[in-house]
Order: sequence, then C-alpha cells, then structure tokens
Amino acid sequence: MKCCEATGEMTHARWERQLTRHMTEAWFLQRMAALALVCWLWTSLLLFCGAQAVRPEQTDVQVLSLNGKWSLRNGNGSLSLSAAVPGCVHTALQAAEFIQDPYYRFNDVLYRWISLDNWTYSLSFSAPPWIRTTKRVVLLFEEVDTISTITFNGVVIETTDNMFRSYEFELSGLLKKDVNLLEVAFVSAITYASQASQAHSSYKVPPDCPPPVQNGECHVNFIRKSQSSFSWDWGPAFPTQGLKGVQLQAFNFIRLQSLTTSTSRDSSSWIVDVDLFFDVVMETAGRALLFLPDLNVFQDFQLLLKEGQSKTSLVLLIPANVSVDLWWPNGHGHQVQYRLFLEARLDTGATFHREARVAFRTVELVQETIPSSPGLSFYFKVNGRPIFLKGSNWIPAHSFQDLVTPDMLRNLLQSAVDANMNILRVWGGGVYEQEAFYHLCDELGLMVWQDFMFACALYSIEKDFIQTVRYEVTQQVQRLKSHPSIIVWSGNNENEAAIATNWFSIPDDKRTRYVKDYVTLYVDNVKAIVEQEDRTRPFLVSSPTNGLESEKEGFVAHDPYDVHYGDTHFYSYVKDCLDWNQFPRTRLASEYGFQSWPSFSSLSKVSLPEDWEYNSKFSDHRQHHELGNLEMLLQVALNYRFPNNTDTLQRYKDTLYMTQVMQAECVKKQTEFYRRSRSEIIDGKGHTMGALYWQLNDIWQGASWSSIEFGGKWKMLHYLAVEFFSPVLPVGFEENGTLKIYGISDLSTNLTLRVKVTVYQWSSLTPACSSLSEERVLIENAATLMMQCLISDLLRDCGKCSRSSCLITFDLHDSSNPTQRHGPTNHLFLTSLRDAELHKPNITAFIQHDGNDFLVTLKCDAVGVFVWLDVGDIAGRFDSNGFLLLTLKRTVHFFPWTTTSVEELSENLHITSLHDVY
Ligand code: BMA
Repeated sequence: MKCCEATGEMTHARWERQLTRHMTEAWFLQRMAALALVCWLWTSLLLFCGAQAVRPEQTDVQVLSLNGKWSLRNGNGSLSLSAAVPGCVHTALQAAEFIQDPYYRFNDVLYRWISLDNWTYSLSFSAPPWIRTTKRVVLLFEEVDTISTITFNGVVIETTDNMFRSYEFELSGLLKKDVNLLEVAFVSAITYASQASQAHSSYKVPPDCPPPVQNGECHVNFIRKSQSSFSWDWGPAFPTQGLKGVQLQAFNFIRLQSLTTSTSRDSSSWIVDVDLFFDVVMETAGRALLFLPDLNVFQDFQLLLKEGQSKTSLVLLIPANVSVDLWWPNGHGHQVQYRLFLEARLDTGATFHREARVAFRTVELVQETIPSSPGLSFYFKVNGRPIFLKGSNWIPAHSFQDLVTPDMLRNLLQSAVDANMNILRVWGGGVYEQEAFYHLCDELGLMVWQDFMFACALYSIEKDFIQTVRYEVTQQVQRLKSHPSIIVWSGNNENEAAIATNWFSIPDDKRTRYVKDYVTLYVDNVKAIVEQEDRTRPFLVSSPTNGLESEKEGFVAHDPYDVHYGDTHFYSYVKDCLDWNQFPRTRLASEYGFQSWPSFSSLSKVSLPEDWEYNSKFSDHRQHHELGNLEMLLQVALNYRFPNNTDTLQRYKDTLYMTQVMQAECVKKQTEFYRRSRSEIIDGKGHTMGALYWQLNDIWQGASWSSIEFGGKWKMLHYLAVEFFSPVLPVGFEENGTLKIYGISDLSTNLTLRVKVTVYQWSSLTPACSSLSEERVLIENAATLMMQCLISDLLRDCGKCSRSSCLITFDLHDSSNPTQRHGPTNHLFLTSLRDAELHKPNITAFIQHDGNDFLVTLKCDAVGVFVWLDVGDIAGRFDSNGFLLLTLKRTVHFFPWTTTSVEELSENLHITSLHDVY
C-alpha cells in the first residue's frame, strides 16, 4: 500500500475518515477489495492537486479522428477538390481558389449554384489493427449540415436531416483492413426544403418565401437548418453543405458519452446533480468518485451499468457548513466556477475520468401581481437579487460557421462586456452556438437567453419533423445545461406573435389548426423535453410572449405585445425616434432597434468604387430590409441635415456616418427610457426590467441593426452603449417643458448624490452657467428622480441661452465629495440638431504611444458633437468615441488589436463631427 503513504494536502487518515462517512454496510463487507480502489482514487486525487494529470479520459476508449483532408465533388462530378473537415463547401471552394470571397459584391447571388448543387464528401482510410479487434466501433459526426446519405464501404448507414444534432452509428463488422470508404452525399438544402413543402400538401405552412429584397430562398421552415441561412433582413443566403468533427470511437466494455452538471439549492445547502451518459457493451459494475477540490468536497458512488445506452444520475451534496462562492452576472459580482472531477473504475478494470466546471447560482423568473398595475411582473432574479437585463441579441457571427474561431467570439463577447452588458439573447433564427461561446459567457458573466432555433414562421408537425426536433432539443439541452450563463430557454422567436397578429393572413376558420400545431411543437414537445432534461431554469414558449398569461390563453395570447405582461419586441422606423413618448413602457424590452451602415473601411473590402454611393446597386443589394435605406434617411431627416458635400465619395462616407449617428442616438434614447422606467408604474405600466437591443453583431458587411460590424469594429452605437448601460447613469428628458433627471443604479448600495447641471453655448467651451441640486439618495437597484426644473427657468437664468444656441449636460456627484463623479456625464439637446446653432469645432489630433496602447490628444475651439475617430482598417477600439467634445483638450485611448504604430495611426486617423457634414 505504498502509494497511500504519499503526503498531500489531505492526510490519509482524514481521507479515510471522510470516505467512511459515505460508506454503506456493503462497502464494509467488501473492504479489502475496496482498499485497492481507495489507493487508486487517492493517487488520482494527488494528481488532481498537482494538476499534472495528462492521460486518456477513458482507458477503454480509443479515438481515431477522421478530421482533416477529405475529397469533395459536385453532383455531376465536374468539380472535385480536396476539402477540410470541419468545413463546408463554400469555404472549401474558396480555399481551392475555385471561387472568390463569397461576401464580395453580389457573390451571394452569383454563387447560388453552389447551394443548388448536391455535394459529396468522401474519405478513404485504413483502419489500424487495434480498432478492428475492438468489440464496438462507433462513427460519430458532431454536426452534419444538413440533408445527407452516409455510406460506409458502399453500405448506407444513415440519412441525416438536422444540422442541430449529432449523429452516431455502429460500424463494427463493416470495417475493412485496408481501405475503408466513408461518403457523405448531400442533397441541396434548397431543393430539399422545396420538396418537403410540396409534400406537405394537406395545408400550407407559411411563409413560402422571404421578401424579394432579401435575395433569399424559400421554405426554410421545412428544414432543420439555420433559418437565416436562406437569407434574413440583415444577411445573405448561403445554404451551404458541410461537416463538423468526425471520429471513430472504439471500446470493448463501456464508453462515457457525456457528463452534465447542474446545481440547485434546497433550504440549507447546495446540490450538484451530475448526469453520466454511458454506452455499455456488457453489464458492469464499479465505483465513481466526484470531487470538488477547491471546496474539499467529495463523495463516492456505486455504479451498476446496464447494457445499452443509459443515463446514471449522481447527486453530490455540498454540506451546509461549506461556504460556496456564487456565480454572478457581469456587474453584480464575480463569476466563480469550481473544478469538478469524476474518477471511476469499473470491475472490468477500465477507468475513466472527466473534468467539468460547476457554478453555483439560482435563477428565477418572477411573474407576480404589481400594485396599481394590471398584469404581471416579468423579471429575473439571480441568487435572489432582481437583475435589470442590459444587453443585446446575438446572431450567427458568419454564414460559414467553420470560419468562426474562439478568438472572434472572445472579441465580440468581450466587446459586449466592455459595453457594460450582462446578457445576450441567442436568437432563434441562427444556430445553437459552439462550446467556446458558452464557456466565454460563463467566464465573462454574460447571461444567455437561449432560444430554440425556430423563427418568424409556422412549422409542420409531421411525424418525422417532430422526431428530429425531439432529438435536437434533447441533445442541445444536454449539451448546454451545465452552463451557468444560460438563465432561460425560449421556444422560438416571434412565432406566438406571428399567429396572434396574423402575419400570414390565415383565414379565421383555419386559425385553430395552426394554434394546435404551435402547441404540439413548442409545448407538447420542446417544453416537455426541456422540463424533463433541465428543471433548473425557466422555460418561455416564445419571445415576445405574455408568459403566464400566454399559457392561460392557450399559449397564443391575443396580444403577445401587451406591455403588462412578459417581454416585447418594438420597432418603429417612421416616428421620431428621439420622442420617448412613443416607446412602450414594457415589463422587459427584448428587441428594439434601428439600422445603420457599417464603416467605409468594412464596405470597401467587398465593393468597387462604382458601388460607393448611397443609391448604388450595391447599396440596394446589401440592404435586405424593405425600404431600409429610405427609413434611415427619414430618421436622419427628422433630426439632422443631410450631408451635402459635392464630392460624391465624401458625401457617401458622410451618409454612412449619419446613419450611425442616427442609430446610436435612437437606441440610446430608447434604452434610457427603459432603464428609467424600472421603478415606476405610470398609467398602470412600467417596472421595466430589461433592455436588449437588436442586434449585437453582423454576419456580413451590409446595412443592419448591429452595434458591431462584421470583423469586430465598433459602430457609434456600441460606444454609446458603454455609457447608456453604465451601472450608474444620469438620464435627462423633457416632459411638458420640465427637465427631469433620473439616476439609474444597478449597484447594491445607496449613494447620496447631487446633480450638476451645466449649460453650454454651442459656440463656446466655457460653461454659460451651472448649478448643483439638493442632495438626494440614489436608491440601489432602482431608478430615482433626482431633480426637476423648468427648462425655461434654466435658460432664462443663463444669460443669452436659447434652445438652439445652448445644450445641457448633467452628471451625478458625491454629495460629500463634489469632485467625485458617479457614472458618465450625459446631455440633452434642447432642439433638433437640424436647427441647433452648431459652430465649427476645428478639431486637431496628436497621437503618442502609451505602453501597448496609443493616446490621441484632441484640441478644439467650439463644442464638437458626435466626434468620430476612425482609423480605417487598423483593428482596435477607442475607449470613447462618438462623443461631445466640451473641453479645449481631451485625450482618448486607442487599444489596437494588431500591431500598429504612431505613424500608421496618424496617417489613417480621420475625424468627423456633425458640423463637418452639414
Ligand atoms: C426581429 C428579429 C429578427 C429581425 C429583426 C429586425 O423581429 O427577431 O427577425 O432581424 O426583428 O427586423
């Protein structure tokens, strides 16, 4: 027993003592045999403590990766090339230089032939001797996109119909010694969807096709593939074909397929539920140890594993006296995750070990009555604390998912965190994201509102369709449930609303059928499976929804946009977006937004000089939202002047800038409205507890609602989000001639503050006047009215100020230490900037090194508004941009994401402010 004499953090005696607590009587009878196990477990624990363990996860399982270079050919064999797996047809064709960048100019349409063809991936490989002598060999596909027939050595082993699930097949007996041929013959997703819709002849399942402006493909609701891959109002149609990871797993006795964890709390202690999914060749027994080294908690279990595939559930109790650090959303605390180890040994001699992460947090969706308001509240409590959701909606980061790298994801998700967001909604028209996405969200404290992948359509409930959805939902919940970041599952995007408000002009007498199908799909299947697999977080059937009220009304409420219940989506492009009176005082705003164009540097990469006009064919082509380009100009016209430069290219660039100014201001106004509505009930409406604007990221370089461009560059909106999502924020607005300033706080302590209001003339950087309010308590986790005054009084007491010659800024100051400011300085324009008496600010810039970053020192001689610094293609971001320049001198940081220099930055820096485009 020499190995047990090793010294470590835990003495042998203590280990024995702790283990004894968990021993059963049977265990005592088997003590001698078990001592060997203890010795082995002890060794394993020491290995864990030293974090040195590098060994196979399962001694009985051998893995042969089939990733790498495969062959690819089209339907008639006229094209053949080698193709990487993971990968897809488009990226393979581009890598082999058969095609250009699919995102270039009009290539999305020109390359449609690729998606209309049927492509076959094939791989020849010889099986190593060990694999042929193993009892079971399983072929595993992580993802097959989408419709394919898989053959192995000429034998059809499976057909696939769902990109959102993995597939595996038994290969034993089929493996040859020399050459084995694996082929995946895809059928065009477009053809399949069209045929599936035709086959569904009993009644229509709308919509048939996307609007023509999207240059898309039809009947995407008939295929379990990313719904936006057939085009969306912000993205191209690239219904590609391809494969993710492929491997062989060979084993003689047992394979641990996956391990999931979830945590919950009873009255006194935490419970960690660990589910193990096994594939067992022959019934076997053994023992397993679960170990949380950082909490010094462990427990051992007897395993009895029946033949076939099965789930074994282990429950690890965290004793009440063990203090556990919680996982909190960004801005509310740390994101603590603990390492959990599983060590098991079976009677066959096989061993396996796994490492996972466990986080402790609770989540609750509160829907209860609110005094003086009809309806129900709708907000999330994490660890018992109500959390105002601040964030955005996530769409796929690329049409070709194989090109999405963890670095790209980190950059985007870090950008969300840098903008003070605490949540992203993974929208139901895209994809269930890759593992790295959720790991990053766990690490960064970004909560995830996870939709199931159904959007803006009705769906069939044919037996095969339901069956494939059932596999999908089961697998996805099992794959994702261990992530603390996921706080809610949601059945679909806008499909309750689509039926309720009759998007597809369904005659009244046919409505019942569609409601019934809706309930069958999302309630009887999706919801039922989710609740069976994961009871630790809430499930919503749709977004927007009235929540419990929708359920009461048979899951399709008569008005899912009712502000007294649930979440709402709200879009209005024609009314003045700066008029807060038009915004719905909703319980939770899960979608709202405005379009803008990305920067010239992004667009010029995929276009030619002849495209660089707002009304060019290219500009129309990259606008997938009917009348979108006009709507942007309309909003610009409501508050600003049109760019009037006589140079066409400059006018184009100025117009791109104006769309970003407009978008940033519109979303800012609306978000501030939602944040200041969190503590009030006005006319029975309010208690708003979330603002997730549409949309965070882009799939390509085109007009969209995003705040971050394809490639990661921040639009003006994203810079403004840093401030409008700030944990402490002063919000000012005008109501019947009165200036009201609210303080918004996401903090968990009260602050005693004063509001400093400063009035500036547009022509001068010296304040015209300023005043300090009475002190007031800014209440923790609330919106508080901090001060109010008549605007006419303010201007009258401030010399020659008028609404068009002056603007107001305001900030929150510590009442005992007036030099300490809380939150950013905010502002209010007293007239539309179309009419304001702006002065040319004459901005100059000087760039210097500052360690790895750069300092840009700006000087000006009048107030600069929406001052925009652009360094073209140089990747990186500023600490602030799109701001009001109110001081003679201001320094801004630039954080590069690649190597650059003072010279390169100076050459590329371009500064625009609103006055420049007038
Ligand atoms: C919402 C989303 C998306 C869409 C966006 C902008 O309805 O759910 O479907 O892209 O609006 O139109």
